[in-house]
Amino acid sequence: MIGAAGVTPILYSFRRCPYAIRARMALAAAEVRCELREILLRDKPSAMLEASAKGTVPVVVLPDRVLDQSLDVMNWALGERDPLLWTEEPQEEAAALLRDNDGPFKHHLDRYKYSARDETLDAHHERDQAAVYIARLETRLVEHAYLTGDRARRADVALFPFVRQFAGVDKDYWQHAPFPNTRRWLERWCASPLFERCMHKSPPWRPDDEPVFFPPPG
Ligand SMILES: N[C@@H](CCC(=O)N[C@@H](CS)C(=O)NCC(=O)O)C(=O)O
Repeated sequence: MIGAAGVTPILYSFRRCPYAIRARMALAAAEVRCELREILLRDKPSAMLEASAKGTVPVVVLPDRVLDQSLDVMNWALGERDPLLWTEEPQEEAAALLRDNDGPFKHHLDRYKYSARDETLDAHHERDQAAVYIARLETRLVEHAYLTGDRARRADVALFPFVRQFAGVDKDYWQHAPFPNTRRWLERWCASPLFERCMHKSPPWRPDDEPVFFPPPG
């Protein structure tokens, strides 16, 4: 088993980051044991920057390579073990959803979030632009309980942390937005035991600390 014999992968993570959440969800589903190093984005450990100079989380350091894209971490973890069969999904549909999530949706989501402290940004405009993507998810979720069918797959896991972030910007708007199925879908994910495990709190890592492991016991 990965992580069992002195080759425990190291996971640099930030609890609230949606990219890191999707990676942790896959690592937890696969029960891939990592040494968790929680970071502060404003004070990144030099060991992390030595592994991956671009300075984003998540980063997984393996004995022979470094994974510093969240989707690569998901794919690697689920390649080790995929007990929930998340990777059995319509590949092109899933890829299109992911591309538009990580591209235009995330772009407008960030601007929506930051509009509170940047008056050059128009919160309603950015929210409505981001909501174009949510409306696409809603159309799918009217048909099925999950984005690509009747059970959860990788696309659901990779996307819900971003929808969660969107929902959190203005909770009142979200509760009344015309996306009841997306709301239910998000609530199901946020209430799941796997998500709870992934959101376990850890203090920021310091080099002298005793190792902390992820996933925590479930
Ligand atoms: N394409 C990367 C994006 C990861 C990313 O942007 N993570 C954010 C946190 S949510 C980050 O680390 N930002 C660096 C910073 O804010 O300094 C991935 O999929 O892993």
